[in-house]
Amino acid sequence: MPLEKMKELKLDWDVKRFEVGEVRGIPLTKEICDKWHKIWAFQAKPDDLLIATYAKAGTTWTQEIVDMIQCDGDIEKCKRASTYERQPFIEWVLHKTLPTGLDKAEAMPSPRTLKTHLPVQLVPPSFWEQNCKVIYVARNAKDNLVSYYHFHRMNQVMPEPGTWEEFFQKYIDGKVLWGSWYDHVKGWWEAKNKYRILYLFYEDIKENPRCEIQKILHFLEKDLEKEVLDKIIHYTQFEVMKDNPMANYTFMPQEILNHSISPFMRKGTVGDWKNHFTVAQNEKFDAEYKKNMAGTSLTFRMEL
Ligand code: PPS
Repeated sequence: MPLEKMKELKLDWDVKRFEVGEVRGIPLTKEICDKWHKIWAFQAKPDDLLIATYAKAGTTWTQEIVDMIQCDGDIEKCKRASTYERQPFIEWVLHKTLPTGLDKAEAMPSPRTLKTHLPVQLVPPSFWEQNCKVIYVARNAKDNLVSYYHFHRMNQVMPEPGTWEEFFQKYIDGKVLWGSWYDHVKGWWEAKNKYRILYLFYEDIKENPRCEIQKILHFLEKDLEKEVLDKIIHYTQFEVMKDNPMANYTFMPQEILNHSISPFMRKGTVGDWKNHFTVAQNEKFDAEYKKNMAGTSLTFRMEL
C-alpha cells in the first residue's frame, strides 16, 4: 500500500529514532545494516537510472525534474503517486509494517528510476556491471549541514541531532548517517571518470535551472519542446514544489515527519548557512574544509 494511503489509515505508528550501525566504516541505520547483504546483492537492470546524493543535497528536486522529463511535462502523470513511491529509495527501511526500498524497486516495472544516498563505494556493484546511468547532485557543505540539522529535528526517526553545536561537530567528524560529506562528494567526483555519471550542483540548478535541466535532457538522450521545458522549470521551482502534496513530503505520517518543527521544503536557498554559523564556527569549518578538500579539483559555491 502506498505511504499516502497508509497515512489516511491513522495507524498507531511505533515511532522511535533509529539506532546507528556501520557498514565498512559508514554510519547507517541499524535497519539498513541488518539488510545490508540484500542491499549489496540488489540486481540493477541496464535501463535503471539512479539519482544519488548526500542527504539534503537536492534529491527530491532532482527526482521531480527527472520524473517531469520522463512524463514529457505531464503534471497530472507526475502526481500519480508521492516521490517516495515513484522512485524507490533503495537502501531505505522505514518501518516494519512497510515495504522496504528494495521491495519497492523489485516490484517496479522497468524502466526504473531509483534513489540512493550511499557513498559510491557502497553502491550495489550490479549498477556498474549493468553500466547504469547515474545523476549525482552535490550541494555546498555549509548549506547541506544546515538542511541536515533541521531535517534531524523534524524527522522523528532520524538519530537525535542534539544541539546545533553538537550536530555541527558530528557533521564535521562525518559521524552522521551516510558518513562524511567530504568523502561522499569526492568519491562520486572520482567515480565520474569511470562510470556514466552526470555530476550536478544544487547551486547551479538554483542559478540556472534551464541550463542544468538541459544537461539532464542530454544525459537521458531526450529532447523536449521549449514549452515543455518551460513547464518543467515552472513546476520544479521551490515555491511550486513546496505546495505540491506529492512532492513536499506531507504525504508521510506526521508522527514521522513533523513539518510544524521544520518543513521538509524549508527554504530551498543558497547561503542560508550565514543565518546559522557563528564567526568562530565558520573559521573552524573553513579550516577543516581546506584540509579535507586539498588535492581535489572539485569546487563549490557557498553563495550565489
Ligand atoms: S532528502 O531527504 O535527503 O531526500 O532531502 P533532499 O531532497 O535531498 O533535500 C531537501 C533540501 O532541498 C530543498 N529543495 C529545494 N530547493 C530548491 N528548489 C526546489 N525545488 C527544492 N525542493 C527541495 C529543500 O528545501 C531542502 O533544503 P533546505 O535548505 O532545508 O530548505
